[in-house]
Amino acid sequence: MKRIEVIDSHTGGEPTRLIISGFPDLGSGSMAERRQRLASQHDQWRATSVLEPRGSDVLVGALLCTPVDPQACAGVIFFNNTGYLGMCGHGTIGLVASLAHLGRIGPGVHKIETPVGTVEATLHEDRSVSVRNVPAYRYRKAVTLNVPGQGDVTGDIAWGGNWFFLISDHGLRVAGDNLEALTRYSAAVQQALEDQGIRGEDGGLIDHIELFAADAEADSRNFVLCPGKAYDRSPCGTGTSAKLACLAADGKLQPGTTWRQASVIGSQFEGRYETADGGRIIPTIRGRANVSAEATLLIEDDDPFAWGIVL
Ligand code: PYC
Repeated sequence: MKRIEVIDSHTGGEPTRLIISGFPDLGSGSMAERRQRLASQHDQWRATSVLEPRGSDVLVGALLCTPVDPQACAGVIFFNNTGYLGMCGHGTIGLVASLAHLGRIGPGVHKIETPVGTVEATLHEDRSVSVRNVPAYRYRKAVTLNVPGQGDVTGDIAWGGNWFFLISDHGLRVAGDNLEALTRYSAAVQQALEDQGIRGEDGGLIDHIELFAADAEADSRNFVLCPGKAYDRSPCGTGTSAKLACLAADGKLQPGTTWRQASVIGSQFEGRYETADGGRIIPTIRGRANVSAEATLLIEDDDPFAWGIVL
């Protein structure tokens, strides 16, 4: 019997499963190197901890790692139902809330190493968490592509710790009772980007699609389709970072000004940014997570679905 110790949390409705122990030793090196080792040699551990029957398509996994820098409080590798993420804003907020729940950290600033760079998380006295993210930027503005079944679609390509295609002019209602249409449209856009070889600046897949609409209680509401086709229940930390980069590039939001981003289910993040070199920004996203389970996943040797349901 194998055992994986986890803490589950959710950030504005979006779940994170923090893996405390039980995964194979990934050795030393940066989080990017260890992510590569996990993906190439031990991917079944990702699958068993987030896929059915122990998880679901919505779950984001966060493997807690010993950081390279002794000044950092943790390293982390994020993954989901289909593969691996660069950064994850809601997941970092969940990680901090879970470490606080375990009594491993208290209020203050904590450095966290991710595969795409070190972020700085602040646990506030009110238990909310700010994440000063990796630098974000808009790579291309107003890219038009033909999407089969949808016609021409125009959006911006931006980096916020993952690659995003951000669309304002989509003609859809961004609402919790329209998820099927939003998912179908976003999945078609993602497929068209992939088929037409439209990628991020580093050649990375644009695997997150973000649709925007007005919101009565926030500056904007979004629907974010993640790789693996689950939608983000939170306003998406890396997606909000990408949005801030576009707003900054268009001169629509000044440094230090708060942007309130709502998700399709109504949860909110607050975002703001500082300017950085090379037309980049440093976004900070603030949100709140609640822990929802302390558990041990059990993997019996004779379980036909020991390593998840992989279709
Ligand atoms: O909050 O950055 C985020 C995120 C990425 C994928 C799901 N959530």
